[in-house]
Amino acid sequence: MAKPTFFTAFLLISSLYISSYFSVSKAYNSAPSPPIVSGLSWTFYQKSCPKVESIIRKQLKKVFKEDIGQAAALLRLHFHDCFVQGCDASVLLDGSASGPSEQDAPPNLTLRGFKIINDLRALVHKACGRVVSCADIVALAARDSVYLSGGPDYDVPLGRRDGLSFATRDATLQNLPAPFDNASTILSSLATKKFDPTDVVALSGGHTIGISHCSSFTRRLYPTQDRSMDQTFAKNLKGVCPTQDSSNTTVLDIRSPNKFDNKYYVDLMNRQGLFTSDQDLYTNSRTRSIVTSFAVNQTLFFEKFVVAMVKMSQLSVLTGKTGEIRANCSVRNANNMPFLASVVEEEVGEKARAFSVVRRYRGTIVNPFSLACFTVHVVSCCRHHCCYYGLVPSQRSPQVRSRSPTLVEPFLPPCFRVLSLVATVVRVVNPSNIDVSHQVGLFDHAWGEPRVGLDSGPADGSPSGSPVS
Ligand code: HEM
Ligand SMILES: *[C@@H]1O[C@H](CO)[C@@H](O)[C@H](O)[C@H]1NC(C)=O
Ligand SMILES: *[C@@H]1O[C@H](CO)[C@@H](O)[C@H](O)[C@H]1NC(C)=O
Ligand SMILES: *[C@@H]1O[C@H](CO)[C@@H](O)[C@H](O)[C@H]1NC(C)=O
Ligand SMILES: *[C@@H]1O[C@H](CO)[C@@H](O)[C@H](O)[C@H]1NC(C)=O
Ligand SMILES: CC(=O)N[C@H]1CO[C@H](CO)[C@@H](O)[C@@H]1O
Repeated sequence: MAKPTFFTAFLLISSLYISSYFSVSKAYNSAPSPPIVSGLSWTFYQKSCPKVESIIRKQLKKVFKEDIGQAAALLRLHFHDCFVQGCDASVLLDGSASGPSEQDAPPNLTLRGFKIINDLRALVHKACGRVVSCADIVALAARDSVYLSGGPDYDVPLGRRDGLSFATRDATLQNLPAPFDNASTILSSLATKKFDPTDVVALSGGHTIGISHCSSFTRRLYPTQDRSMDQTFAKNLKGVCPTQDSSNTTVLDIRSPNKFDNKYYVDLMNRQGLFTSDQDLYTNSRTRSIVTSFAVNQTLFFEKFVVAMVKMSQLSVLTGKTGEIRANCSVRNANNMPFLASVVEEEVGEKARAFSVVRRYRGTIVNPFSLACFTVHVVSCCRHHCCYYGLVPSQRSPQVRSRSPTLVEPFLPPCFRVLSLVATVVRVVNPSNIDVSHQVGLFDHAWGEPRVGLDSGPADGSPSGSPVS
C-alpha cells in the first residue's frame, strides 16, 4: 500500500510544483486571484484560437505606438461594458443599426476605441474563424492597454459570449457612477456589484491614464471653486476650461498622464484629483488610508488592481450557449445583413482555395442566395471535414448512413449550424424555388469529384473520395 500512496503523493507534489511554476509566469498571478465564474476558463481558446492573445497584443503595440492615448480608451470601454448589464460587449452595439445603445447614453458621450476593437476582431477571426467573442476581445484589449502603458500583466479568464440586447439609457445611467458622486455614493453603488473599498480605490486607479472633457469636472470650478482642490491646479484647469461648458479636454493624471503607475494616488494626496469621485477617495475616512498605501507602494496597487479587474471582467458574463459570437462587434448577428458574407470570410481557413472553388461554379449558380449557401458550405467543410455528410439527416446518403451511422453526428454541429442558418435565410428571403439541400448535395459531389458536371443532378447518395482537409 505504501508504494502507490507514495507515488500519488509524488504526483500531487510534482503537479503542484508544475502549476505553481506556470502560475508565476505573469508577475501578478502570484497574488490570490478572485474565483472565476463557472463557464469561464484560463485556457478557453487554447485549442480553438491559441494565438488570440498574441494577435491582440501585437496589434495593440502597433496602435499604441501611433497613439498611446488609445490605451485609456480601451480600458474605459471594458469598464463601461462590464458595469452595464455585464461584460457582454453590449457597449459596442451600434445604435444606428439596432436601436438605442450604450454609446448614446450620456456617460458614454466620450467613449472611443470602437474601431480598434472591430479591427482586432477582424484579425482574430481571420486567424481562427468566428470563435472569439467581442466581449473577450474587449477584456483582453483592456488588459493589454494596462500592460503596454506600464502597468501589470495578468491573465484574463475567457469564454464570455456576446449579448443580444442593448442596455437601455436608464440602465446605463443607473450603473455608471458619475464624476460628481462623492466616495460614499460610489462605495455603496459599487458594493452592489460586490466590490469592497479596496477594489473601489484600486479600480479608480484606472484614471492614471487618459483624458476628460471639461464638462466632467467644471462644476468643481464654477460658480464657486471646490475647496478640496489645490489652488494652482484649479487655476490651471480654469485656463483649460474658461467656462463651465468648454469643450476642451485635459489629462486625468497630471504627473504621468500616459503611464500606468501609482501617480494618480499621489495626485489625490496633493489635492490634484480631477473628479469629485477621485478626490473624495482621499477625503473619505474609509478610503483615505487605502489611497495612501497605493501612493507609497506601487506593487501593492498593481496587485489590488489586478484582483479588482479580474473581478470586474466577470460581472454578469454570458457563457456556454447563451448569447452569441458576433461576426461584427457593432451589430447583433440577427441584424447583420452582410452576416453570410462574414461567416464565409471568417470560417475559411483556406480562403483562397475555397473561393477558387466558388468561382469555378459561379456561372451555374442560380442566384446570390444559393451562391452564399454554396460558399458557406464549401468553407465550413474545409474547416470541419464534414463535406459529404449532407445537409439534413434525412438527406444523408445511404452509403454514409451505413458507413458511419453514429460517427456522422459529431461532425454535424459546426457545419450544420451554419447551413441551417443559410437554409433559414434562403427560406425567408426566397421561399419559392430554392431547394437548399439539393444544391448542397450537388456541391458535395462536385467537391468530392470535380469532374462530375453540375447538371448531372444531386449527388446525394453518391459520396465518394475522402474528406477535404
Ligand atoms: C469609480 C467611478 C468612475 C467614475 C465616476 C468615472 C468617471 C469618468 C469620467 C467622467 C471620465 C472622463 C470622460 C470624459 O469626460 O471624457 C473617465 C475617463 C476614464 N475612465 Fe473612469 N470613471 C470611473 C471608474 C473607472 C474605472 C473602474 C476605470 C477602469 C478601470 C476607468 C477608466 C477610465 C479611463 C481610462 C478614462 C480615460 C478615457 C479616455 O482617455 O478616453 N474609470 N472616467
Ligand atoms: C454624498 O452624496 C450624497 C448624495 O448626493 C449625499 O446624500 C451625502 O450626504 C454625501 N456624503 C458626504 C459624506 O458628503
Ligand atoms: C484648451 O486647453 C489648452 C491647454 O491644455 C489651452 O491652451 C487652450 O487655450 C484651451 N482651449 C480653449 C478653447 O479653451
Ligand atoms: C509593497 O506591497 C507589496 C505587495 O503587497 C509587499 O510585498 C511589499 O512588502 C510592500 N512594500 C513596502 C515597502 O511596504
Ligand atoms: C459592422 O457593422 C457596422 C454597422 O452596421 C458597419 O458600419 C460596419 O461596416 C460593419 N463592419 C464590417 C467589417 O462589416
Ligand atoms: C461621441 C458621441 O457619440 N457623442 C454622442 C453621445 O451621446 C449624446 C447624446 O446623449 C450625443 O449628443 C453625442 O453626439
